[in-house]
Amino acid sequence: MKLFSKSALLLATLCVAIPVMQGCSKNVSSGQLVVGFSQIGSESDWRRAHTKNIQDEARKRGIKLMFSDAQQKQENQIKAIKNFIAQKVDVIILAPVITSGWEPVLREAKAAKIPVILSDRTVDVSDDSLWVTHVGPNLTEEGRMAGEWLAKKMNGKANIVELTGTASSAPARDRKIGFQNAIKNFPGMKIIKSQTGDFKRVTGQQVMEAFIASEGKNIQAVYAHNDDMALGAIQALEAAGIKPGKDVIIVSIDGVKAAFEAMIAGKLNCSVECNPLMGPALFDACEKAVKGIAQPKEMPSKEQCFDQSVAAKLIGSRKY
Ligand code: GZL
Repeated sequence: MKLFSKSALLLATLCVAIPVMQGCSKNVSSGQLVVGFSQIGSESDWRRAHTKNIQDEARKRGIKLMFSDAQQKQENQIKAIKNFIAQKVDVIILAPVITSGWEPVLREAKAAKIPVILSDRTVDVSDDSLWVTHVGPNLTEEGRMAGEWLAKKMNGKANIVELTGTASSAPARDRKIGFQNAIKNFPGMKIIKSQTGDFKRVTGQQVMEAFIASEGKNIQAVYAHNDDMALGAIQALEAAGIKPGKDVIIVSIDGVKAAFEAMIAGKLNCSVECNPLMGPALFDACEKAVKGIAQPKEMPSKEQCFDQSVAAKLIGSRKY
């Protein structure tokens, strides 16, 4: 009895050959998209909301998500990307912790014909073809909105201490630039101290304690590059017997639920929105990328400025 007829053998050969002919995306022929996601870490409420939204959306779409948390270390992100390339994923999503040092590994992804989509932060590379599109906020605009709000609140005059984000990251660079551009029209608005709090609540508290020790009552306002550091600063001010939101005016960025709670409690004065719910836009971009559909390089989210006057009304509708 012949085990296999000639045509059956030919068909079997073709089935094996097709996935190989498609090169890296053997998964696409099985219909399931496989995406490698290199996430920065879990340093803030915003980051955790960003991660959860992406994981939930992948589940909803039946996308296989290979997730890596880099604990805010670039070398871990580079290792993860190399692993995704070795695993022959269909698309890589990268939330880059800092702006530099990505060119070599992004060239490896390009050579493997795996599209890279940037989420949240941006990278500085000489060849923009190394990434397909950036789904994330306009960080400079967020800084400008924060500066504009504070200048108005302080009638153009304040000694400001600044808690900046992770050193060498796009948000730390761009939110500083945007804020400075907004206040440069007000000579009375002075940044008297600036130091990184690494986007973390505890570090923000520690840096604010040092600011209070050196500047004390000279501090009239705080500009924090994210809500977590602002909440840490609030703890430091209260421990020093200073009323946050009253004796010292505080503006931050992200618009997480804890910031709305602090605004309702009168301890935070303003939070500029930075929407972390990027899952749907990211996976739309992934699905277009594997089909070779052209996409804009930037897909910024629309953001607004929330202060105490609206916090109580809006907190119920906040999604992160
Ligand atoms: C901004 C994002 C920042 C958030 C922080 O796009 O990269 O990182 O503002 C987070 O809360 O840690």
